[in-house]
Amino acid sequence: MGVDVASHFVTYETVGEIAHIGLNRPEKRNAISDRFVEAIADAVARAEREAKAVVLYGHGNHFCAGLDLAEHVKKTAIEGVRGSRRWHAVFSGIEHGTIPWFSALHGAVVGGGLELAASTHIRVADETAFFALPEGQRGIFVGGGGSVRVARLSGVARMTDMMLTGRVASAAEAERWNLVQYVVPAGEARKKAHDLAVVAASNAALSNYAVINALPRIQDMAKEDGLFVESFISSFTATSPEAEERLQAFLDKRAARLKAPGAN
Ligand code: 1HE
Repeated sequence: MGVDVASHFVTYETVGEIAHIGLNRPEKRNAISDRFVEAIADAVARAEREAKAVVLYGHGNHFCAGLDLAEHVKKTAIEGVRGSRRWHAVFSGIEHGTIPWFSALHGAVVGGGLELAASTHIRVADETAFFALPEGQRGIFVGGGGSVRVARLSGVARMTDMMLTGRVASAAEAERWNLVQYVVPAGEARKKAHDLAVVAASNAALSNYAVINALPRIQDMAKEDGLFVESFISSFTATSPEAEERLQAFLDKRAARLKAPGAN
């Protein structure tokens, strides 16, 4: 465990090569205010400088209750737009940075909390996690990138259902809907996310960068454009010195072999 640094809103710890970033406003269920967004932005910038992967989790009984509604209620329309665009910029810094992010989810993952989780690359939920988009009930709309990222994960029909009916999804449902990739017993999401982050951190950094930046962009391209771009990224990564060494290690039988699940 490295040096612990706690801001009012975010904790930052270094565990080996992995940064553990904790949302730290449990008395308000980690609801995200303007200052909280800036604390997340600082943590994103620090992790980019120092870490090979990130685990994002929430202190207290919930991951995140979304937008700070008490702060939002006093805003003008243009202030609301500026706030939303700031969330977009900070969350894009997570999604399109250079290192993979793993979110560890428990309790409420709602509204802007789900939008934040959707900007990470892998979501691990424990069995206590529940997912909702109650914006319709609050008279507002998603503003933290949810209409793009959540809709891409679950499909528009699921997201429309969540927003129109206020449907609350369990962790098991969220896995079926592709909102999360792993479901683990209560209290184990952070450890599982850390273990996955350690594995990803051992990949070539250039491959990780290509995975997190190229895959979502290629999804948005026409098929032929995607195949064209893929060839260049493939060739660029394969001719890097690190790839050369890793390929040679496999051929020299110095690299671990893949094993079927459950095999010793
Ligand atoms: C908050 C917020 C918040 C809690 N903004 N203060 N998000 C929501 O609509 C979710 C609203 N929150 C809830 O439904 C519940 O609080 C929870 C299910 C998350 C947790 O319930 P519980 O019983 O553990 O806590 P609580 O008693 O409801 O809340 C504890 C305190 O946190 C209380 O304040 P207190 O001063 O009375 O102690 C709550 O008011 C406060 N709190 N959630 C402000 N969200 C970029 S666009 C994104 C749009 C959205 O995110 S919309 C969804 C907003």
